[in-house]
Amino acid sequence: MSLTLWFHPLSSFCHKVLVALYDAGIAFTPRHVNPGDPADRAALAGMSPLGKMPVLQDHGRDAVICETSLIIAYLARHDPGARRLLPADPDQAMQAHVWDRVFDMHVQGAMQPVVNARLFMDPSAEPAVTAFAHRELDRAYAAADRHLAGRDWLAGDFGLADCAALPALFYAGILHPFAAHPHLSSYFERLIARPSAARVLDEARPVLDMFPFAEKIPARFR
Ligand SMILES: N[C@@H](CCC(=O)N[C@@H](CS)C(=O)NCC(=O)O)C(=O)O
Repeated sequence: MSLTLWFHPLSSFCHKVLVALYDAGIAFTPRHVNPGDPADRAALAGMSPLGKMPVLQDHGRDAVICETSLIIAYLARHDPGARRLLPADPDQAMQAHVWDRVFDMHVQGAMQPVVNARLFMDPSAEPAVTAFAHRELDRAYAAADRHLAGRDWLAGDFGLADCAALPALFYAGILHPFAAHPHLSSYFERLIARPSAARVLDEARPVLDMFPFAEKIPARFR
């Protein structure tokens, strides 16, 4: 396959796909998006319904794929090297999809309003948004902690759901730490020790100052 990934190194959803590509050893051409460049924004708007990153171009099949879970499923279907990202058995794959959804929607989805409040809302909105987000995160952390007892990865071998968990836990953990959840905490340590995930976090280092809560990022990631 001849692939190009449109991405930004700070973007959590881009991290999810980068982990998948690195972990499966799939070659691709990185295309760094400059969100301040109208030409880049127009290019993304032409490839994804809401103009969001990441976007994968498969030049050999003349295909454009957006939405991270679908990008990873596409890689698992079309690149044999990527099969392990999603189990071939549909029932096992369902488990991977469930936990992929939990981390995208209930961890990243709970955390993002806190960032949005800081960036886009009146400062008076932030305490209520943050308090609600912490409640939602506590609920998701507790569910993941229960699920991870006795498991190394979220759904069988390392795959789709773990790719989703890396950026979700990285950013949510900065805003609302999960140290009180022992299985989730040891899972996160396992995750960041994986070479694919470590590489993504390492490549993000130069841009982490752009994160609105950069001062809260633990020193080991800076
Ligand atoms: N559900 C989408 C979410 C993608 C997303 O929210 N991307 C963010 C970067 S992390 C983005 O492009 N933000 C820019 C914008 O909203 O204009 C996916 O899984 O790909």
